[in-house]
Amino acid sequence: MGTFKKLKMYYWPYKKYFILSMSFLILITAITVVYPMILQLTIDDVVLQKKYSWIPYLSIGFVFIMAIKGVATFINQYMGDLFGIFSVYKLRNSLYEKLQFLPFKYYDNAKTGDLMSRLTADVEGVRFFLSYGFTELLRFIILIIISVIVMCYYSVPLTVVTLITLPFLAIVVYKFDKAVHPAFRGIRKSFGRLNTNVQENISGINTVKSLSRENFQTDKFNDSNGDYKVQNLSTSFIWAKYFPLMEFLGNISVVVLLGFGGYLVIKGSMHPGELVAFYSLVWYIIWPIVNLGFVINMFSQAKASGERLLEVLEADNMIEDQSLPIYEEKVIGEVEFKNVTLRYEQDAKDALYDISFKAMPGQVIGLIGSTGAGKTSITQLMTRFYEPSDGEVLIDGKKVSDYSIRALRRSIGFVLQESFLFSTTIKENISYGRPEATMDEIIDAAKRAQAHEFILELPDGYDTVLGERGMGLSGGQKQRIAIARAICVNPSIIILDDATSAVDMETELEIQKALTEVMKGRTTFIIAHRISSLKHADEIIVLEDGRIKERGVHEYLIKNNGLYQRIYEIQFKDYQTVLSSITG
Ligand code: DCP
Ligand code: MG
Repeated sequence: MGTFKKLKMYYWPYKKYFILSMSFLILITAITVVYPMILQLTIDDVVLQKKYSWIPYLSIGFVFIMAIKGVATFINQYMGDLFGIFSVYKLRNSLYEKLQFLPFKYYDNAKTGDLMSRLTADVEGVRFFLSYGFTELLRFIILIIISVIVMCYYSVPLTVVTLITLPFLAIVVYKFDKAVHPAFRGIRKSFGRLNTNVQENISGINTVKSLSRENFQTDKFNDSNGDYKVQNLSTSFIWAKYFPLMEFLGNISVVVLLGFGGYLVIKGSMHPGELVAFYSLVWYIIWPIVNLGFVINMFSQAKASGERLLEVLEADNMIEDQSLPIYEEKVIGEVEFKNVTLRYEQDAKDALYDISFKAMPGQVIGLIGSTGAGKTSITQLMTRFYEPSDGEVLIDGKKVSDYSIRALRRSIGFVLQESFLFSTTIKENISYGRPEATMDEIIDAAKRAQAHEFILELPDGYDTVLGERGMGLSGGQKQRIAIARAICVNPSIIILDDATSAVDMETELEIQKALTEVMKGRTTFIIAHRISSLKHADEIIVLEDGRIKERGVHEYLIKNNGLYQRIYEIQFKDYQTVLSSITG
């Protein structure tokens, strides 16, 4: 029950719906047991003793009770649903909010498909239990208790004899649950795999098609679909096997009831109507026992789901605002690293080691080095996407941890290799970082990002809605929208991480123009593989294996006999070769 105790803050505020639902449930269950009693009266008094004058009263009474039951059922179901829906609304919002504030470190180890299923299927699992699980459980218990009381009122010996076979039924039900529970888990797992398959296929459709692996994907899907089918078949077999057995055992009770009950009636110690009522009542006991497994199943699934949700809700935010003092103001743009070391995982090797440098406001710093050298890592420490394991990162002379996260991230803009665009209008994509931006500011940002012209050529201009993953735009166009988005926030520090590597040479020129515009008056960090992109930097830092190997301006580094010079020669020679092949 620990899981539900921990989740209490999400559902207990709505306890009034729960209590209402439960109170009416008791009423409904009591009325259910009245049916057989009316049947008994009709047979024993009306039919056998010929008291036909009772018929109108019995009929009116019956209709009246039915009407009450109808209203009670409505309130019970609706309130139960409200309880589940309201609770889960709160829960889902909290989860989503939590996801926004979880650090990158969390996402490094999380899988999209898994998180998605937590937010959908697991939340639904909890809702279903809150809405129906509790209710059903209580209904069964009340139904059994009231039925047994009424049965004992008619005849204690018959009650004992009839119920004697029920423990066997309970054993079979228990066995059935043991078999069906793992089968259900198998189905869920298999369905999860099927989902992941589809999700990855759709997200990676470019890769699938460009490597013409359509058949492979189809086969892979066939496999997981086949597995899902097998899982369903085996579950279905368990059902088919156990249900007749349970019904058989239930019917044995009925046979015993009719045999011994018939004897009592003939002997005259019981009325025929009472026997008929008994027949109905016994099913009110058998039916809950058979279904008890369901509810227990629902409970264990909801518990598992609840645990998965708590894992997210209780995950460590790790990087949070300090309580005091917090600098809220926008930064000017001086960046200093003092002996910074970064390790992503406790026992991993250093991704950065003893990094020190200083960038004055408005300066351009180039970062170059082979893949995995730590270029991106340096920039992610400025925004506190990660925390340094050692050393200090200072902006305007103050530790980054003394700024509010919000101020920090509004002061630092990113343009990445591939930028994510939301499936909404171009306008909203550009103003994403500053939703209050006016239309004029948006257009100005687009113009400076060299995006204004192509945007005007789109069907709805700035109101054009982009497809999923920015479908419908070229890589270069997407990149310019991303640049406009960065300009729109007007950050003091801008980070261009491989911003031109995903586009062709011609587009690169356009983007370079846009980037020059972005860099104006801002401290800029350019990460690039091509020396041409960063040779005008005020300082170039050459990284290797997380360490600074060389530093200085372009003119110095090309004569320094180091890594930079080698990169330069390779790229320059290539260029010469290309040039000579063109000119012949
Ligand atoms: N790393 C990690 N966990 C992360 C990010 C990186 O363990 N979430 C490791 C992988 C590399 C090292 O840190 O060994 C440096 O990674 P960077 O992303 O900083 O490397 P670069 O940006 O220099 O590489 P690239 O040019 O490929 O972008
Ligand atoms: Mg990188």
